[in-house]
Amino acid sequence: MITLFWCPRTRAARALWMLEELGQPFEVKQIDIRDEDSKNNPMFRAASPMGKVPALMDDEVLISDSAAICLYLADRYADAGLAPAFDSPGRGRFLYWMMFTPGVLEPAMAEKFGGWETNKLSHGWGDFDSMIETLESGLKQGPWLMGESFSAADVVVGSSANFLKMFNILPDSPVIEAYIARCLERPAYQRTIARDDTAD
Ligand SMILES: N[C@@H](CCC(=O)N[C@@H](CS)C(=O)NCC(=O)O)C(=O)O
Repeated sequence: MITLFWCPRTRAARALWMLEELGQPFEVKQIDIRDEDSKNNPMFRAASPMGKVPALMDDEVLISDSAAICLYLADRYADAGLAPAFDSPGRGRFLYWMMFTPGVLEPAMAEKFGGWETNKLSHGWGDFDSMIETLESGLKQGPWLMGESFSAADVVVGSSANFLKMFNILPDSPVIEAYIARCLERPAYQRTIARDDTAD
């Protein structure tokens, strides 16, 4: 049985959405990230050394970080069709977008919130504006990052794009707005949001 360590209204929504898309049975254990006792749950800490949600336990597999969890699940439960096969030509593009949130989008968000001066040449994520331009150009073909096929990359990047909108830092971008709307139409994302909305 898959166990997701989750806290409402956090990045754990990304892993929950992925599980909802996957169609495998899973259980959710709620962790209160503001409560040290809750965070000291030994199974949770075994899966998440930093005490951050989301974390996941799948039999003997323990893993944390939302993008890593989504990649793990997409490959482990490949029948769900949420990742191109290892030998498929689309695999490179898929991996690029799987890494986009942790490697580019999230650091760019931190830059925006922190008002950092960036040096595009040396900062790995470029800067906030080039992150937005890159995402827009990745969505040009659409409707998904992998073209016609919805994939785990859309779970990771789509949920992050929705965070940009929720935090009011998404610049005027009809392309990204339309992508977020497509993500929000998915029943699996709707169930994820409903759980966030009703949890204490
Ligand atoms: N890179 C991680 C970041 C996870 C993260 O920072 N989670 C926050 C909630 S959104 C958390 O658990 N904070 C509690 C803490 O750091 O103690 C991921 O994408 O999963």
